[in-house]
Amino acid sequence: MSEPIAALATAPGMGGVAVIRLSGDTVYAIADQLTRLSTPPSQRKAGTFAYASLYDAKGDILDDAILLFFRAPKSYTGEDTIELHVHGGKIVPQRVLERLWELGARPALPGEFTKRAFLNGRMDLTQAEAVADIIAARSPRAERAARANLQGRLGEALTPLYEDTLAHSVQVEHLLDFDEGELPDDFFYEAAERLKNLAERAQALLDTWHESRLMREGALVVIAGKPNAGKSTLLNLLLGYERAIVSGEAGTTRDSIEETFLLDGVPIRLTDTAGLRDAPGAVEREGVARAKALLEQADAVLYLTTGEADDLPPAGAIVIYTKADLTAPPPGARAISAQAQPDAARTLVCDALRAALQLSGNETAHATLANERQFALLSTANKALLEAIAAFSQGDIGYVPAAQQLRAAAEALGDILGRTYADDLLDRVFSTFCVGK
Ligand SMILES: Nc1nc2c(ncn2[C@@H]2O[C@H](COP(=O)(O)OP(=O)(O)OP(=O)(O)O)[C@@H](O)[C@H]2O)c(=O)[nH]1
Ligand SMILES: [Mg+2]
Repeated sequence: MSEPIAALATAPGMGGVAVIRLSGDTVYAIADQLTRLSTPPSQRKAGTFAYASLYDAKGDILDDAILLFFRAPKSYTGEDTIELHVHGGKIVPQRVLERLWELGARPALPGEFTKRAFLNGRMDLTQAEAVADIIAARSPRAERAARANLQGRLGEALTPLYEDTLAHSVQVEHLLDFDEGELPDDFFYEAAERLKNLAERAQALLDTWHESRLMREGALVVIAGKPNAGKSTLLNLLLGYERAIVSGEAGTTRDSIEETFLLDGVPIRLTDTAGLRDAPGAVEREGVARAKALLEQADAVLYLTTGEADDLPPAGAIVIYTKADLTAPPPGARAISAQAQPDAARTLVCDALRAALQLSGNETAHATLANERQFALLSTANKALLEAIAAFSQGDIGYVPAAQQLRAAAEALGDILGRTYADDLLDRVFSTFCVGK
């Protein structure tokens, strides 16, 4: 039995149409009571729709709606589902939902429709997570990466890895019953070779996380340097509009200013800061303190300088000489003239950022890891595989620990796909969804 649940699937607020999703075992009985059609919903075929008035308990019309009929297992959740397209706004969807509660549905929890889709075998856990990722995507590229995973790219890469690991694990468990002398001489060597291939496949997927994480979370890039170095000028240039005040007066920027722009589909949280100096006033001093704090958190620092002798960039910063039209930069240094040659300046800074943030810029339709959960579990699996390899390379004393490690690897891989799920794992995954998904 799966109890009927309902929720608004569209964003709340003003809009022409609102979509309410209703899913569960008794949704057709509910819809029969909600409408007064000569052919009631329970007698309608899957894949059809009806235009119908919806009635409250007293028999007054709540709204005129379009009903879309889905039948188990061919629906998003895999259950009987009806979508109600009603008028948008604050009042109508709310009144229709309240009527549904009267008729026996209950409000869906965040992600509950997708959780049911997963439990009914409509998708694996990586696909379910991709649904939330499509909604949360902050750039078209992030959306494409999520869509590839919804189509099953990550599942397709992980499933054989999981199944191969499981097969090895089962095989090694069997061998524990053998006497040592009965195993072929090259058994351990061959087992280690086969596991190396699995570990390489795991590593290749782990390598996708760096860029994928930046794509989801964005990268914090801080522009720092002495007063008047041209920081705000560079911020405006990269954003493409005059966001920050630029002036020849030293100490113009006092608060930090953060704006986001996309670099190869990665949201760059570009932050302009107060020029670093022993500031004369309390407000500017606070600005300088904030700038220093931001340097600690940054994924990359663009340090702008005009090359004065006492101007020392922090370690690891991307050093850029500014105002190259006025003073000649040291040979080989990265240098820009933001005003005289804005396009060249933008190209140079973006290339430096790509290198520092290790953005490949390669758009792939391949599997990419999509969240910390997947990364942590795959790291665990990879580590266990490497330890199993090391154990095998010690010969027959290694096969008990190798068997343990293989079991751990298979379990972690199964967890990513939701093959060996626990209730709390599912609650954690689906509670991050929005209601109505
Ligand atoms: N000639 C020349 N002037 C520039 C260049 N870049 C910036 N400037 C000028 O340098 C001055 C300071 O620029 P800002 O961008 O305000 O400098 P800032 O680093 O933000 O300064 P503070 O906010 O005071 O820390 C302004 O008068 C800019 O017009 C450049 O490439 N060439
Ligand atoms: Mg400034």
